[in-house]
Amino acid sequence: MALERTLAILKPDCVRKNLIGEVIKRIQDAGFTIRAMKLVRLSKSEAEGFYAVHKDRPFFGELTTFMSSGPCVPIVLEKENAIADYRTLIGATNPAEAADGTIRKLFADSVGENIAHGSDSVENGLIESAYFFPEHVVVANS
Ligand code: IDP
Ligand code: MG
Repeated sequence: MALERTLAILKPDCVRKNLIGEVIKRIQDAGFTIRAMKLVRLSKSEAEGFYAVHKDRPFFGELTTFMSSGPCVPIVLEKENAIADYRTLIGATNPAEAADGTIRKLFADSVGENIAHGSDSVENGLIESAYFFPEHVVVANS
């Protein structure tokens, strides 16, 4: 298996519910290494840029309003098989359908406000990480 990067975002609902520590603990316990992290409040247009792939979906306005509604925590994570393993850890998009013990099942309220983002492919893991972190601020494996 190859070492991969995924971009996690602890979404504004996660920050508002004071769950940053709880979620990062689960991410670290699952073996992911943090390579970059920050607290940031996205503007509406920054949220639209990040989610541009969804611009024609009916929930695009709701999603980008939510993602710009308060601070969030983007995190570059690294691990063997990070893309698939992180998505297993957070669970299905809709928390009602997420497996028991997953982050979304434990903490999320709805399909829109679902606590955490994760990249869906190796290529997007790199593109999405670069949206928030230029390569020189991503800490190398020591
Ligand atoms: P993912 O985050 O599990 O990869 P995507 O289908 O890529 O799910 O959707 C991106 C985000 O858009 C979701 O995490 C969720 O916040 C939001 N979203 C997806 N589907 C819906 C919906 O049907 N209603 C409202 N928001 C949605
Ligand atoms: Mg997605």
